[in-house]
Amino acid sequence: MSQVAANRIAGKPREDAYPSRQATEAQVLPRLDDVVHGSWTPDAPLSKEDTQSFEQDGFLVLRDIFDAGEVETLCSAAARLRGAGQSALEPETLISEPGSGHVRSVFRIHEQDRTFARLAADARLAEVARFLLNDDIYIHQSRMNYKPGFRGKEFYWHSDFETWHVEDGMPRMRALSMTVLLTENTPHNGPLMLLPGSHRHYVTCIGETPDNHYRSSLKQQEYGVPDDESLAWLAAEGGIAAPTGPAGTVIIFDCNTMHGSASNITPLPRSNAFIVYNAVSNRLEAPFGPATPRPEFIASRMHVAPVQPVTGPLMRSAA
Ligand code: 6CS
Ligand code: FE
Repeated sequence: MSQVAANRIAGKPREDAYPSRQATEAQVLPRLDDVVHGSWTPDAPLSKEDTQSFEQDGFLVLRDIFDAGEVETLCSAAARLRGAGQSALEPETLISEPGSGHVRSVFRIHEQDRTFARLAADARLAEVARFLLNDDIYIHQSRMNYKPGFRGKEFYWHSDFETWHVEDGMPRMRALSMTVLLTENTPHNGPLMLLPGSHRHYVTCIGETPDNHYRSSLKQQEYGVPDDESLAWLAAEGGIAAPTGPAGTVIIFDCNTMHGSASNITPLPRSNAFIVYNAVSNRLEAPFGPATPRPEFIASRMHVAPVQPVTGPLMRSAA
């Protein structure tokens, strides 16, 4: 069934606040949703300045929230997952680099490793997500991205929300990612780059999504790729940020912030964990693009139990 047909139920067009991959030309549409869904009070888990900065830029860096022992625990968990291989992990969740067999990503880390399960529920992250999204939250997606030294490949510019809306059926912009750096991110080893202010604009993409697009897109994206002109405009408006920092640094970014990262030709590997929180009220519906939704390991449709924030240190050792 074509995308247009799939979005007509009994002949009526389905309401789509953020249509994409439907027209022959890219457009820049306004954001219809709040960025900070909660109202700031002195009890909020973020300072007023940090809240305003997230609202304005579409991202925020949290430094020194984990102690050295916690960072070590997280780094060992990342190494363990990477070495675990197909037999210990759900095979589908292991994504290799195009061309080489190197591990590029491992998905659903919060269900495959208890350190990452604990991290995803940690109050230092989860309470911030609950505040910014102003709702109970659940984990829409989690993953480790490994970008090895010398030959680590890039992630081209994209808005996560564009893909989550079209391919997964996330209705509105009420989700965010938290990335926890698990190696130092320097200006040189392919750090995450973000376009400040881009979260206020929805850049539509062209080209109808083929079935099972995720099988190739997780290695290299072909649809859901923004056009050069819109990217150039966003970068001219707000510049390009590439926050750096040691392992343990956390970057929070809105679901619609345009981001990407360059390849890594330095000898220094770059590994980041990502946890995506979505508001329970913004649960997935039928995709707005292809008829068949992507599998659960990449987009939670059934596993939507609210995260119960856990306070206190992350455990020191994990099996
Ligand atoms: O398709 C996705 O859901 C994933 N792809 C990218 C490039 N970023 C977000 C997400 O992990
Ligand atoms: Fe992304």
